[in-house]
Amino acid sequence: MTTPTELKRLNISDLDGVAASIRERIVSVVEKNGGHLSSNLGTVELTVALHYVFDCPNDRIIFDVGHQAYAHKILTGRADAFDGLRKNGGISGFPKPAESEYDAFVAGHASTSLSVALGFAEAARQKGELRSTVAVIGDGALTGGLAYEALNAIGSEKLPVIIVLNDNEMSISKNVGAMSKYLTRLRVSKKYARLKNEIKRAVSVIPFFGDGAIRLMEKGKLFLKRIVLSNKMFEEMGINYCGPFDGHNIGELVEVFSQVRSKKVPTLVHVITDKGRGLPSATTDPAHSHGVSGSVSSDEKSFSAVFGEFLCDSAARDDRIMAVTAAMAIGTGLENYASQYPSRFKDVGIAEEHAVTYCAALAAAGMKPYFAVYSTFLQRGFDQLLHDVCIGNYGVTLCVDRAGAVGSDGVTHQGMFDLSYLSLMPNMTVMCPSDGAEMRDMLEFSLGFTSPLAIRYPKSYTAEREHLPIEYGKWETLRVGQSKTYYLCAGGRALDVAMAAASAIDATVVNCRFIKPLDAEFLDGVNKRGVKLITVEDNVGRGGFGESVLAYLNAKKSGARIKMIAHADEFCDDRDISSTLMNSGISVENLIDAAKNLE
Ligand SMILES: Cc1ncc(C[n+]2csc(CCOP(=O)(O)OP(=O)(O)O)c2C)c(N)n1
Repeated sequence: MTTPTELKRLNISDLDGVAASIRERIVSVVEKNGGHLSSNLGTVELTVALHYVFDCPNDRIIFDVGHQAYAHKILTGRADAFDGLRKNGGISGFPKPAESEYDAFVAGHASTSLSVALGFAEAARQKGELRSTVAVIGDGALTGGLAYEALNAIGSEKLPVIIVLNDNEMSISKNVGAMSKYLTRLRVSKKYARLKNEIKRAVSVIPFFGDGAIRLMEKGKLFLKRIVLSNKMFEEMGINYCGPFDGHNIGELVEVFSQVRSKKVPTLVHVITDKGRGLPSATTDPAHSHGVSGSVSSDEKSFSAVFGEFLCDSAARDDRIMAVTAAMAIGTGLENYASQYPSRFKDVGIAEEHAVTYCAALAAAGMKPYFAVYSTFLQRGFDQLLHDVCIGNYGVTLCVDRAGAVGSDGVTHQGMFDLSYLSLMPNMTVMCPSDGAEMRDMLEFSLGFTSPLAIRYPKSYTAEREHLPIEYGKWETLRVGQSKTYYLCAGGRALDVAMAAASAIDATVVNCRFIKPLDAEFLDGVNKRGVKLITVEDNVGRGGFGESVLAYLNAKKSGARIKMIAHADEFCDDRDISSTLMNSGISVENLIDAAKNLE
């Protein structure tokens, strides 16, 4: 089954078989390549039903986050290419319009689908086109503020946007927040209504007892009414609500989608799915099967684990400490902390903007907040960082995980911009550890630091070095070259490459553990004729570490020759970290060549 047209030729009774074979394919490819397992297993029937009813690519299906679009890829001409999922040169793990006309819009970050759907629907109205617009959004993505901005607009615009709410009660971990509780009430009220009718039918056939029982139940009506009346949120916003429906019953879904397709008003179809459906290990533990890695190198150690352990130890000594995550407790290493210090752990949902401003207030009121967040998702909190944290100069510590090249998630998840956007913020200090030992020292340093601080690190490191104690704004010389000609200035992951290249060119290697502020004393000391200084960083060049060094030395009328090595100022859809680093020249060979070619 490789195209929607072929799918539509089948009878509804054949569709369960299609779903089963798609599910098998997903499991076998994700086992090899890694990927988003449980979310995709939960949406197979839903996707089959959508493609059976809607006519893509004329109709547009927008998958929120896009991590659950594997069945969609398999059904839209990419069944064979699916073997190359998330591999360099292979298909992306997320919708990518450049890859297929069936992928309506770029996705990777959560909560965008409703705004996208409304934009498409408005464009269709303006152009007089007949197209359906469907947004598939999870209950987790519905914790993101952007989704509410869009709902607000959808309710008032009255365009025929179809919102399929894929409710599995899970974000990556168990979903959180008031909306999640509201959705639970919707599920329960439907079950209650069904149960009530069933009980009524059953007891009415029992003589004597039956009548009394029914009267008792009538009294309970008030309770039922209260639940049903309070279940009108979407409708009161101007969005038709229908459901909840069984998201694994293809026949039912086809019927519902066929009906809502012709509606001229916004409609939300509430669908209940099991995350991980069909694979016992994924259904029993959907959170740990959310994203699975293909092959993992055993000599890599996790920065997130170092962070999590440190925070557990420190929270025992310091009751000001609070940990905040935007739905990423597992990925950022906070799982143990969450169970040890539940009252000082906050999962705010996929709400990075809220998390940042919330931390600013916690810090302003004397707490010590740590916001652990992936670099790519912190982009959401730019204004909150600038306006709410930095202007007030509050002691929020950002633990910026998965910084730099990220590998198989590709272009939407690269953490290559944080040095640029963090460095430009007044009052912000930016550090980057090169190994676990240095990470611990930086975290220890953070405990006594009272201004905004970002510690940025990639997923893993390989070995630990001995380090000098952290001193604010001071770099650490790790190797001294005899000729005092070549200086390799690098921090974080790039430092390993600099160390490996150093002996071939007799270079001094400087661990630039502070990206902001720069070590002015060091730079003034080497700003001489004859010195050849190379900066290396796992960030885009524009606005990054190298540019800061260049600007500093230029302002001082530099005598040194400088070369900057960084990622290109463009989007990078490489799927493995080593090739990304290699392509950007962050390699031993290139460092040696670059040094030799610096005239
Ligand atoms: C802005 C942003 N923050 C965090 C993430 C990481 N993330 C990917 S999927 C996901 C959970 C999504 O839950 P839901 O929308 O319910 O989809 P499900 O996986 O349950 O199908 C999270 C937090 C993201 N993609 N975007």
